[in-house]
Amino acid sequence: MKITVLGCGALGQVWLTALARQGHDVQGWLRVPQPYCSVNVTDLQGEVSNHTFIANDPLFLARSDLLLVTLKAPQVSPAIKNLQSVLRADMPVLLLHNGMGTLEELRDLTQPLLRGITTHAAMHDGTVIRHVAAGITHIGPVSRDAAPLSHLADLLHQALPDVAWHDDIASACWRKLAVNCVINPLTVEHECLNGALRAWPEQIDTLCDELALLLTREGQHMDAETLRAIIYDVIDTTAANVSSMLQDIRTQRQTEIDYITGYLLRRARSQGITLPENSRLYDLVKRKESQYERQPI
Ligand code: KPL
Repeated sequence: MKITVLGCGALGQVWLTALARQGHDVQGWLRVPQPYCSVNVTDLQGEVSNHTFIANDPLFLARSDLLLVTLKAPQVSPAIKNLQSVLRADMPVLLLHNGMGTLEELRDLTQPLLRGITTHAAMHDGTVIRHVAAGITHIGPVSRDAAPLSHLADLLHQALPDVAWHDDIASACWRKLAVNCVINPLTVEHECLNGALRAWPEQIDTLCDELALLLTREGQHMDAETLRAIIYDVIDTTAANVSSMLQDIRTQRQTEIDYITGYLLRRARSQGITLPENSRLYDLVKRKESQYERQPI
């Protein structure tokens, strides 16, 4: 299959490598156009893959069978809108990012749209990308014309397991949003690894109570106790991780806060409820972002 990976950061490079290894014809698409992208990935077994893939070839993009978008949430809709005129009407577009809110921004996209979330973790280590944790990628349809595309889950699963198809991907997205609303800003506030968050159980309790209130209003019916169990499970399984938000703050990059806690607060406002602890953390992260010179993302 011909696949364009839009966004060649850590996760994008892991996908490019995995898809190419599986025999797919891949190209990368970079924000600053380049004819090639060099990929240097250390996999979970410590094996290093060095490849140079073609990049930013509009003809390749127009003929692609899938556009896999691994950009961070704030970059997603501007990048896709830029490319929209080149995309075939029937080319599936799969969004793989933290947070929510991009679907509303891409309301007018006519291509079949799929949404995914992943628990794979990869990070920059100097010039190398380290795939640090295996995980599960959940994907599912957003638009009606994407509903018959469940075979994509099998295809992606062959390249980078596990991949699971969900007809109702929104529930998985809300669950991941809740996890990110707790772990990401708290690791910024306490400047700590995910695992260290066990030291702040009262804060986690308060956040879970607020999240459960909103999720229920959104028809997700997740009680605070269940949420707490999910969040502690992620805290333990990712104990050695530096959360993506803390990495962004440390490297003075734009965080995904507007698509994580920011999205939550927008939904809460439209439901007529307030979430004080989430609001406080949102303000804290925005304040930290405003204290650095904004750099290119
Ligand atoms: O998704 C994550 C992130 O860092 O963005 C978690 C689940 C918190 C793992 O680090």
